[in-house]
Amino acid sequence: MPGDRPLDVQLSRRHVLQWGAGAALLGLTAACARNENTEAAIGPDSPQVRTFAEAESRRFPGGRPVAYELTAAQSDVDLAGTRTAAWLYNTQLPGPVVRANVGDRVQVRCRNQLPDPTTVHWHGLAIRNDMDGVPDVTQAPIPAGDEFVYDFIPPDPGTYWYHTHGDLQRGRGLYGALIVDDPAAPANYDAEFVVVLSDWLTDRTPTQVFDELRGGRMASMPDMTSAALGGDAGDVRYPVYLVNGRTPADPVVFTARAGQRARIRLINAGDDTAFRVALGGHRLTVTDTDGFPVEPVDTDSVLIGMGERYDAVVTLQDGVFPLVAVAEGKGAQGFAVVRTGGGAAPAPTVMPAELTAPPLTVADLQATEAARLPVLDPAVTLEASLGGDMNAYSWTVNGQAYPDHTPLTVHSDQRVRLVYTNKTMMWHPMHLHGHTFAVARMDGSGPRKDTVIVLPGQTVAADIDTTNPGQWITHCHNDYHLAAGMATIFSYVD
Ligand SMILES: [Cu+2]
Repeated sequence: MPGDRPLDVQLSRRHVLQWGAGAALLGLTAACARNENTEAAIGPDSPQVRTFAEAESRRFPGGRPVAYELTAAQSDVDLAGTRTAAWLYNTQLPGPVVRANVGDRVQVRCRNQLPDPTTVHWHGLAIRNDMDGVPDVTQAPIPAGDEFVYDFIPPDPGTYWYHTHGDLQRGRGLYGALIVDDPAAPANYDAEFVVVLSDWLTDRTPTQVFDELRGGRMASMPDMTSAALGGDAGDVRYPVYLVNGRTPADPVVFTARAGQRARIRLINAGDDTAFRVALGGHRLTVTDTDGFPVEPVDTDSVLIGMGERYDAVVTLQDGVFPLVAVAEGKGAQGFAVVRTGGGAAPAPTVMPAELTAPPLTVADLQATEAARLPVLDPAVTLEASLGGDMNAYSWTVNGQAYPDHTPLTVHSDQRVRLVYTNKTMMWHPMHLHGHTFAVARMDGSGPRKDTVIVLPGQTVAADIDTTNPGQWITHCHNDYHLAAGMATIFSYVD
């Protein structure tokens, strides 16, 4: 199959900007920096970003105004009768579904009632750079007690999500689904299940866990391994795994009628957990990943890394069925129920037969013709070498731990190949902001993605058309790896 063809990756010497000696140019300050060749980073406040935003407004003249409010605040959450401290949007876990049409003018007022600064990132959307929600890269973080209005136009339909980009804040509960509809494309399904998967700490905060990881105090943890992930499955074993903020003991129930076609929108909002997802008694027809369509392919289960999304369509049988999200390699699972008829719900520990065969991965997918990027030789090839190790709990890109970084510089209107090479013993779900790349293949069949699993020792190349000027972070979507530094900046320069 096309995904198995070796990719002939030609690495060229990366053009490294010569920043001034001793200058630790990070984030917003980079917008003002110039190198010897007077190449200036195109910052979020640049005229190029305004020009992009104006062009998007002209491209979607009929966009409706759509307004949301997200209040981020400390709140307790009730998990099967046990109250746990959390940080939530609008006191909900997950946060409310944000939904709009392609081309709408979306305005989201984020009120920060947390004790710390925060931001909101609109994961997967190619929107104007100054609304991307990355602290000190695209905006100053929203101070505690303050607010910020995000104002953007979603350019592509599909399944996305939003989450805080503050340090280790996401695992406290600051995430939700973001669905973009295309009014010109008729829905070919009768029911829709939005499924937000997450891992959940009950007795510690992500910051405490991170400190333990850094201090090497989790060394006694039993191994968590997965063949599908090429080794270590994760760094943290969680007390519970959630589906739409609910524990297996108190599962969410999706209802529909037998014979209906249901669209299942899977979103992995976890910090450190890949999920292997199956619906008992059904095969899944995968139709989209990361918001973009693929040639439909049938499978028993899918493997979904943190930050990824998969959409699948099923024709529902008559009865009650388990929707199981196995925490890959961790010996536990999230659980929900799909009900079209009478009968007792299955036990939350049920292991449907559909989980036996290897899960579908990105290698099994091809972009639809309409979703493909044209086959072009890249004008620029950039390397992102993923380094680090579990013992030191150091995670790096090109040998640097973010915020230390050397930007990966590009110009507008180029085909760029960004090559992620995993030199560690652990898998990393690598995410690029502001773009949906094509997983590079010789024949151009690679699916469009914004987050892609890179297995230990593997090289995955992302083909990118540079049509969205600004400063864009690319990082591992394991939130502990990001906190340790596995990130760099994909930087448009003039
Ligand atoms: Cu990682």
